[in-house]
Amino acid sequence: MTFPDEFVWGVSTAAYQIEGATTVDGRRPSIWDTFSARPGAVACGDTGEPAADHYRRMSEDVTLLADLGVRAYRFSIAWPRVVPDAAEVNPAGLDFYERLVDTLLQAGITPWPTLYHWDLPQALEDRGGWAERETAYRFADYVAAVLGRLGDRVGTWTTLNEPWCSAFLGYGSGRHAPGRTEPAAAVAAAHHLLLAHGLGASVIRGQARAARVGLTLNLFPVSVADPDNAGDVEVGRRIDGLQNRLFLDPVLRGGYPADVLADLEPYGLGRLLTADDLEVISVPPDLLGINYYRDLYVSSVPDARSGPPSEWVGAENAGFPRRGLPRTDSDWDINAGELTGLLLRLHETYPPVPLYLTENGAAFRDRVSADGAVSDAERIAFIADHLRAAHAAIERGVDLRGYFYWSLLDNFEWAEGYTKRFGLVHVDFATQRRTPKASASWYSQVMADNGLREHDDRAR
Ligand code: IFM
Repeated sequence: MTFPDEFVWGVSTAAYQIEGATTVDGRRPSIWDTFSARPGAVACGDTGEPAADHYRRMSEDVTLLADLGVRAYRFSIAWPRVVPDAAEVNPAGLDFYERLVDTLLQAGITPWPTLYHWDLPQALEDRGGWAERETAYRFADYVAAVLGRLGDRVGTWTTLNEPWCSAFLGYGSGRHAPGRTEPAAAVAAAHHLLLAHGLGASVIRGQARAARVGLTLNLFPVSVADPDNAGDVEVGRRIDGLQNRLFLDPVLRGGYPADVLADLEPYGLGRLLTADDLEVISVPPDLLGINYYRDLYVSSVPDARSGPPSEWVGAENAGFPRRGLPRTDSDWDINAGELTGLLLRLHETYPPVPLYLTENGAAFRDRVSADGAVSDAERIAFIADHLRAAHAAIERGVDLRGYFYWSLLDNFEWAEGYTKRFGLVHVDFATQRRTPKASASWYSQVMADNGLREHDDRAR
């Protein structure tokens, strides 16, 4: 099963999840430093220290990438390093990313930076955070500072990673930083994040004319327990609206869907819109990043697992029944087949845009055995199944141009702390020892072959 020539093979990480060094070289607190210091907010009381100590081990980690044969490395830039306290630009913060980009380029690896992966400077949250329009303008200033330093060396920029999480987990359910549970603030955050994307994209276009710019959305195919039950269908529509169309439509079609606007009327989405917001947001992206982990299977019968109501603003009565599918250590259903349908839906119902799977991965209970090996057959099977699903979509005409595994390293998995291991490379957080798992050498071969061999899931 061979992928198209020029298909981009990569791995992903994010700053707060791997860097550590949160007080070094002028970095100031982000909302995640504040949130993770709050008792009970993050599993085991974990914080972004030490993470995977990547800030200090950057060149060792680039060597790891090169040894694996990774072609593109998707990482994020920490806003609180570059504009600490939302005040002056900090050249030392930019120095780190310049060193990283140069080290990657010297190793023949394409740098694929994301400008915002959830680490808002706390100083901006103190002024209202993403619930305030002003934060979008501050984002554009920060993007200009980064482009001023790296615009001549980076070919592909991503403005935001998964704005749904920033908005709804950050300001709705409070499961993520800044831990607010204010539905109207969650909706405002979603709009201001989209505005930030548009403003940031225009800055990038202005400062690096040859560069490509896009954003990454976490999209979830939604199916309902009983398609003949009107209540189930309605819950499915609302969740699809909030999770997928609220973000896809303004960016790719220039407008919020009418039904989503109506659903969110009580939370004030319509009142936030100024005359040219949608024009700014819909500046045509050069690519769309998709993060796919699982699908959502919903019903109108709430159950104990439905989560805090405000997470699904406007869909409070949803239930998420179990289907007996295999699950990851994050307790997420594994359903690779749905990825094909998701890609086809984008291809068939939205204007054409090159697609990249910028994240796909799974946590399992990986352990280093006595012989020093980490055997993670489940992860190999997980990746193989998702690559097959992606390939099936390409065969049906989808313009999918790349795949990035999440993640290179075991890391700080947000509210789950260090308890969930997604890496191709095991990290012992006490010693920072890196041990490539069996999946690392397997994925390395996939990248070298530009696809899967027939026996590739034999490890299952
Ligand atoms: O770890 C996260 C990442 O930061 C964003 N996408 C999902 C991953 C796994 O939960």
